[in-house]
Amino acid sequence: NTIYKHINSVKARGEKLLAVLIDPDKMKLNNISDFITKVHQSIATHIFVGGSEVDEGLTEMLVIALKKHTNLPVVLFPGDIIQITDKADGILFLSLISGRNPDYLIGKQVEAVSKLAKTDLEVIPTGYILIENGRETAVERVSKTKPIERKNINIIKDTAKAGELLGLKLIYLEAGSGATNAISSHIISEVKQLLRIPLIVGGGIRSKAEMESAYDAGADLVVIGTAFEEDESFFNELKK
Ligand code: 1GP
Repeated sequence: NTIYKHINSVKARGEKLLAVLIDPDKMKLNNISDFITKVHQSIATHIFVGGSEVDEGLTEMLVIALKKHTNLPVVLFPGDIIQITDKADGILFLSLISGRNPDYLIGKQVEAVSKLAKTDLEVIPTGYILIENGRETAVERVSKTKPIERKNINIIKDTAKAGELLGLKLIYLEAGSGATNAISSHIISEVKQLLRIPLIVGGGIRSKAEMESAYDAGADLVVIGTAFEEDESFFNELKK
């Protein structure tokens, strides 16, 4: 479990991690080499791969191409079990604990087991918490679950803590890809104070300042996808 150990040791030192999220639906294979060059010049530490709706086979093709160009850990962040491929290094084994759809709490996970058994992927149990951001997101639509309202801070905190008490190894606060409002500093810091396990924050982070405010509030790892998709010059602001 080298990926998780690394995240934990970085957290213990109070340092920060950045995952670049690549959606197999949106990344053109002929752009990967250029894209990864920019990733390498930036402070990014991880590559996450996933999307809400991705055709079968696309994820594997992307991961194979990525692995030719990078030694950064490539971690699956799957919207569905068809995105599982043994070509990656690890997988966030997500349970959508903000929702009450049994398929996304435990059903898909049961279906995934026989696929995972055929891989050497490092499986990282992750409590995935979707928080309302101002408009409907793909996660909400696909999972048919309601996000937790931003103002329900106690429910958000108790959900995160319940995830930890269940033995999940990471908590991921998600505003949704392309969210209007990223997770607020207030929510991040309230959740952070409760947790012993590392905290991931993503969704709608579009500037260095927003990323830094998530770190300052207590995020150990920030995930950014859309901002790089829309404008690769954003990498210039995040140079090593
Ligand atoms: C989405 O948290 C990730 O699942 C990243 O969101 O695409 O808005 O950066 P963005």
